Amino acid sequence: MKNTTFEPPVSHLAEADPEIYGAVESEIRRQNENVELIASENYSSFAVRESCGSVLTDKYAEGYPGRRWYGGCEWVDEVEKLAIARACKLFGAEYANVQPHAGSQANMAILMAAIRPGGKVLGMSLSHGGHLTHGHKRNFSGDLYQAVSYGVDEQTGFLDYRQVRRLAEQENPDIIIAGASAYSRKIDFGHFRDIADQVGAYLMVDMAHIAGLIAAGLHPDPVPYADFIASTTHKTLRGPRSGFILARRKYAESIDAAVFPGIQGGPLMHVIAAKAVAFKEAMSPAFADYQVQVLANADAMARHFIERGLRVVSGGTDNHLMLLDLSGNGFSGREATEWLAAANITVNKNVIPFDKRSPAEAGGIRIGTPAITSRGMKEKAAVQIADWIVEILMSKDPEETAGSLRSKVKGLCDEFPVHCC
Ligand code: DSN
Repeated sequence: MKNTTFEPPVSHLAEADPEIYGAVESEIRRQNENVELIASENYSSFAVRESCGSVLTDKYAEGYPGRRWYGGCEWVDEVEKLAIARACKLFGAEYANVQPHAGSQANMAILMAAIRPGGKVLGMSLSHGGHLTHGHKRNFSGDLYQAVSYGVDEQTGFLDYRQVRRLAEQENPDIIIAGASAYSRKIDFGHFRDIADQVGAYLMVDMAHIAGLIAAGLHPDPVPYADFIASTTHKTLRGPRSGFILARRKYAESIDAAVFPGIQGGPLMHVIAAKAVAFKEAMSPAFADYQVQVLANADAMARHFIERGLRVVSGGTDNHLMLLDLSGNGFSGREATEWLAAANITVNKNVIPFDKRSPAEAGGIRIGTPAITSRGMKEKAAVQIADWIVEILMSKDPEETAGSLRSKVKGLCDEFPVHCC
């Protein structure tokens, strides 16, 4: 396997559009010189990116392999069939739809297929780690459906399964959504299945964040329990930015119809090709080793934060991310994010469960290890980064401390260049 350092793209773009080329070049520099700790980001392989940048971007293919609304689909049919077969093989699923443009569209298609507008959804609250599409009032999921939210236990920070059951019994939802965007513990899908069965609800799992860990067998598998599974392809799974759906075979027709013509038109065949490549990459032993390291790095960072006196929500992590609760430190997640950015460390502000601050300010930050692990960083580098974060956040003058650490952060980045396999 060859490793190749990121390089600026070839000259066509530079000649045709120097402004966009300049922005792309600057983004390459930013990715190289910054420590990327956004838990939902990663570096995709050159093979994935070549697929995204291929001629397949020019092809319309509304419909599904063998039943398209356009001619000339023989090669994109092959691409989509491969993507479907690989998604099913990777996750042991009976059925896959690889057309959703992103995770939100995957979630939307499942809800459209499973329940009627006005039906009831029980999902994890955004403010406790869930996702907008799990029933937030500003999102279609809270607008078109009656949404009820569960959360985590205030003392432990762990999912409150007793609350999920109580709400399910009280509210009688049509569908229960398990899955999160900012939750650092394993999710017991069997427990959710039991609750769903008790109240006669569908069980939908959103595995977007943990798909790579599941593919590597490092997180409990939702496939035996869920009626529907939505995912993205670009987080721990390290593919292109996109989405897909897995389901039991009996739901194939309704999911297919919900994706197209339900909510989407022409599928993005270049991205579907990139998803096929990513699914293949995820079947390799190297991918499983990578996921083991993602977990080891996250665990090492969480332990270091705790040792140095910062509060990690739920007291640690079982997966690729953690939430730092800064509410006792007298500053917001927004401020922390800005200070860390001055040291070339990229994180996102995040509300913490039972947050007293607004989402724009937020009481915490979310930290994830998929991207630094793709650069080849192991526990020693992860702990070094955690140490710098503590030094900045606990400093009397965080901005100045961040500025003084910037060259060290860049030095670490030089030691671990962003590369693609
Ligand atoms: N926006 C993604 C995240 O950052 O977790 C979820 O879709």
